[in-house]
Amino acid sequence: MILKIITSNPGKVEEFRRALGGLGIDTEHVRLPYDEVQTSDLEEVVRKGMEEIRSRGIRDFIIDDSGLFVDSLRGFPGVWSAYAQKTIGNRGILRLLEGETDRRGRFGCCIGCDIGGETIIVMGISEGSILHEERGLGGFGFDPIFSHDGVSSFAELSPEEKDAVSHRGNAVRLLREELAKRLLV
Ligand code: ITT
Repeated sequence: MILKIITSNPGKVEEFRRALGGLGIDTEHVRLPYDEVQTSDLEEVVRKGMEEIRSRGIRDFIIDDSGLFVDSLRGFPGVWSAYAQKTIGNRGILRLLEGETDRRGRFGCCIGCDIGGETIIVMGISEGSILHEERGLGGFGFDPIFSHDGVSSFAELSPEEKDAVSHRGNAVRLLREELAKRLLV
């Protein structure tokens, strides 16, 4: 079986490929723009995105909506993370937090998977904090400014170390379990 990974973000594709290895599933990266509804809920974005993709007759795919939620910014950038990343970037987020002592935040990741027309939705969270400067060269997006342990940024971790504690890693482990159940029957 071939599972299409529908995303414009190659960083996500790498993480999915690592996490879904060994299940006997082949993956294919597909860039297929779909509407991301304006809502404050990652799961709603995913459900609406899945409907739209299915309405084009496409089956056997995964999509992922994720975001960084910063407590002292009342959850911003959250579902607007992609827009914030493209416009103000990591430096803009750091500027918004200048002088702020409450640096708590979390990454959320919602994955929607269609397998033969059946829906699987899983969520993963990674709690942590926003660093005071960008650090590290790995990963993508907000990885240089996010730390799960207050010491290393996600961009300083090896890919496997990030998978072990990240929002996407947590979500994909749940997806793996669900896929494994279905592939065994
Ligand atoms: P899609 O085509 O899959 O939507 P995207 O990059 O636009 O790709 P999102 O809409 O889910 O993804 O936006 C999430 C934003 O948060 C985006 O800027 C990502 O770079 C960033 N992000 C998501 N997961 C991340 C991670 O694991 N580490 C760092 N930044 C992440």
